[in-house]
Amino acid sequence: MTLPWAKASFHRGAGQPDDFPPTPWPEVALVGRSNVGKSSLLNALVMQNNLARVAKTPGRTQAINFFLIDQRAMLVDLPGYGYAKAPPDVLKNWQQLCPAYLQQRDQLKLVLWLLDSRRGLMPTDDPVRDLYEDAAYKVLPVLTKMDQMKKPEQEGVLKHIAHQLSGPPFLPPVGVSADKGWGLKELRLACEKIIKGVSVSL
Ligand SMILES: Nc1nc2c(ncn2[C@@H]2O[C@H](COP(=O)(O)OP(=O)(O)OP(=O)(O)O)[C@@H](O)[C@H]2O)c(=O)[nH]1
Ligand SMILES: [Mg+2]
Repeated sequence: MTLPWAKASFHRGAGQPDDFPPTPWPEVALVGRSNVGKSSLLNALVMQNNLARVAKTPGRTQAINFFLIDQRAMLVDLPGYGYAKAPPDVLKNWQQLCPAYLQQRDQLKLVLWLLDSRRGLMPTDDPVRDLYEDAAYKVLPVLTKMDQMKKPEQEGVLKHIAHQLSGPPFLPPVGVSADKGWGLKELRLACEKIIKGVSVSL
């Protein structure tokens, strides 16, 4: 199945689990620390500059935003975690909203777990990794902002993450740059492979 990625449009935002839409399409979610580049990557994947809001200041995306691709699949932009200066109500919001999504959403087939290529896994990623335990979906580690790495370091960083995140539910990592367009084709293909032929029973 080839998805017409450019046909993505905003479907709805959910500030609480009751707002998750009861839709029949398989979902690919973008999960990662605040400022790691989730919204930028979503925009790059769908070839639209301003579909998901890219923030200058971290912690701006507070709701879970659902984007529908041609009535076939949903891309889901989650709020970032791990921003040290986030006010307590923002942290509470993440803790109420995101575990509910990652642990109860039957439509979820693939998580793109974004990690900054310059930083790799950080302690704030640990509780999120725990949420993937027993997941029925796959988790694809995505190293972001690869344009900020020197060429010779890029491969080493990918190898290191592949070693740290191996075995189910993890897939082999992909390196991307939303700014340069690197890795997008590979990522789209990986998404299409997972959601191909998936039907969601509600
Ligand atoms: N150099 C570089 N910068 C990037 C890239 N992708 C995103 N950025 C920058 O990183 C910052 C954060 O990007 P966002 O896409 O808003 O990150 P986010 O993960 O959605 O952030 P929150 O919604 O706050 O969690 C912005 O200043 C982007 O311009 C990239 O591929 N390369
Ligand atoms: Mg965002």
